[in-house]
Amino acid sequence: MSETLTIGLSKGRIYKETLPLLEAAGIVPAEDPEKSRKLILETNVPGVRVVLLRASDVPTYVEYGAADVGVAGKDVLMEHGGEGLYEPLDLNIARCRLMVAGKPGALDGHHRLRIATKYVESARAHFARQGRQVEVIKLYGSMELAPLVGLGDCIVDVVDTGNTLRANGLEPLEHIADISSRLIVNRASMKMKSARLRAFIEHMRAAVEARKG
Ligand code: PRT
Ligand code: MG
Repeated sequence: MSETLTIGLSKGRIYKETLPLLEAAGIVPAEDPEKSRKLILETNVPGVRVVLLRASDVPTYVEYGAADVGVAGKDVLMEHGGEGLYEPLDLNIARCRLMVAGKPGALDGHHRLRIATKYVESARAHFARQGRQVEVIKLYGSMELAPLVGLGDCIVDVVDTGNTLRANGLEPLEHIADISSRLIVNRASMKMKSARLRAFIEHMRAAVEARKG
């Protein structure tokens, strides 16, 4: 009996940037997720498949063992809490910064700040470290809109080029964390499929190192 390996990825930048690393590890999906609507992709390696998930669901699938391994942004992992997961490798892809952003001067004064964000845990932790009282308003997307229409004084969001903030008259105000995507592994899989997973992780590690040059 040959054991299977299920890899959880999200479409978009994580998929695009993980693909060359997987290929270096000898794994090539049989279909392009941008062209097919399938959520399970077979690969060139028998027993190895890729499942396509919402980015914020990747840690959950891996935690419960529905995927053995996955790729998730550190921003997503910080919100999830990382229970039941190993995080053996920084893939150094999909890099960005988790920032507090708002209109210029939005943090000035000593009033209780209202923060609109999908990063509820990270926002609370950041302002708790400053000893600042905040109210956090949970959103699921388009955070940049919130302060423009009076929903909160500022936002906590990931920023890459900063173009989206600038286009909406916002600016980065405080840096919370540098973000990149991590390989995560289910704890039980790591024991049950140890040889295969160790080999996979080492191939991925070599591919990441080769890219650094
Ligand atoms: O899109 P969906 O709601 O399904 O989920 P998601 O937004 O969490 O997924 P996805 O695929 O967009 O992002 C996956 C991971 O990529 C995130 O968890 C981050 O770790 C990482 N990443 C890297 C980014 C960015 N760069 C990034 N720029 N995630 C989001 N953005 C957003 C940013 O917030 C802004 O709205 O992209 C927009 C453009 O950014 P600027 O700064 O270049 O203008
Ligand atoms: Mg997105």
